[in-house]
Amino acid sequence: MAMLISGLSACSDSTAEPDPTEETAAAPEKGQEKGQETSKASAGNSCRDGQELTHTFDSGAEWALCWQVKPNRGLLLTDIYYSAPEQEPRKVIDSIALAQLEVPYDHGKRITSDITSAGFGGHRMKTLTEAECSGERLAAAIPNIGDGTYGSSPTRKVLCSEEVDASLSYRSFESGELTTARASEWNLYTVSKVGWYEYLNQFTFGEDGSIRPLLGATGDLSPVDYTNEDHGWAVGEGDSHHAASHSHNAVWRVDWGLGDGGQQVEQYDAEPTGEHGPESPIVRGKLIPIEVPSLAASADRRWWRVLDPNTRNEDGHPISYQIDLAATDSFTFVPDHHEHGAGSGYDIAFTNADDCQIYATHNRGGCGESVLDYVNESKLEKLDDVVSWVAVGFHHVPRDEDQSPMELHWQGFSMTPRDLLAQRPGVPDNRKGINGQPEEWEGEDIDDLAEPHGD
Ligand SMILES: [Cu+2]
Repeated sequence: MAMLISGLSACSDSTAEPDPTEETAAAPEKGQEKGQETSKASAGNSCRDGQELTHTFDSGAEWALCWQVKPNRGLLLTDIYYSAPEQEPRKVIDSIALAQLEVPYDHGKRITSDITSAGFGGHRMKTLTEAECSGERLAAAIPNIGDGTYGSSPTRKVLCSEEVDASLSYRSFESGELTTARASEWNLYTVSKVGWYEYLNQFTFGEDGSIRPLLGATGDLSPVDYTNEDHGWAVGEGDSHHAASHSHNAVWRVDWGLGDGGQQVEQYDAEPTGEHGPESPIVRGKLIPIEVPSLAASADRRWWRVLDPNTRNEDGHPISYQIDLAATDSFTFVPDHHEHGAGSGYDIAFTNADDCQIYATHNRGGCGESVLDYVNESKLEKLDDVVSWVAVGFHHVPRDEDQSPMELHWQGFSMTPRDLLAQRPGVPDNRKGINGQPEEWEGEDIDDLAEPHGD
């Protein structure tokens, strides 16, 4: 498998000073011992805050970023660059982190806002063992209290960095020749224990330039939230113990870094027209510009993209990233419901970047308390420095198998390059000539092949 390269950058964060009485950060020094080369992607990417980390796949694809741990948000990734094999690095994201995790219980007696009330950093962020991380465990100074102004900040191994096989990347058999490759992914994750739940805060970076933020939940069902069959599910023998159902309502904040300014957002929708062609229904797809800060809901065949209209790939198309929501139980945050009424939820929201707007609810600092406020207060602005707030909910109805420990359940979404490159990353030599409609295929004129046929 591919080499993992990790490095510790010059770090302006004073909390990163290791406490000599605690476990020290051995892992990040490895790269320096080996005389780590400055990676292609990380050139010019010195971290203002946090530590630099790069990962190079066997194919030559590379990711470079800075990572740090915030007391509330937990893992914060900044200055994320992707370079496809034999291509220049391109900045994709300025910063990404969880912006809220609300867990309301169906019996109505408990709600937690785990990011703003408890926090994923600090003592709730757990030191990782070899048993749970197949790759390298990276260390940072994690304050025991608040931001580390008071108390100690032991340096602990809290970040797992591992490359994993991700099944088939592609396969194509043409002209008697098999062209195929396996895919690899780079996972970065931390574990935070909040109450009885233990959350994996994971970011998966594909060799293909894709990014998938994922929240995994394990640990145990709350032992103090048992209810009746209307609000839970019988676990344990017979019908006497109903563990309460609840929701895990998560929002991620993604501050986009594509281009040098003037970013745009578009929503794509494809709708059946009601007309039929000779063989299949006619479907029309279209892009709708989102020109001001806005909320949006998910729908079948709908996705969004953030683009830099000023930067084109070699085919002349503006570079962009597509945002796809995975399965989501759409939700309205409870404080949003109180402030703005039922049905004030959103699956995605777009605002202009504002460093004061960090959390999806319970935000402080006089710049609005929630995403709904940010949108309401800026809806006359031009949207051109894009932050997307991606809401993914999971309604968890307990099952017998949740005890014990609970198998991880996952929620998240994906961001995929759309025209970042003119062709697939790492295009095999025998496919370099295929870009657009070919004139012939295996020696046959393409017009002769265009007639519909049986297979
Ligand atoms: Cu749950």
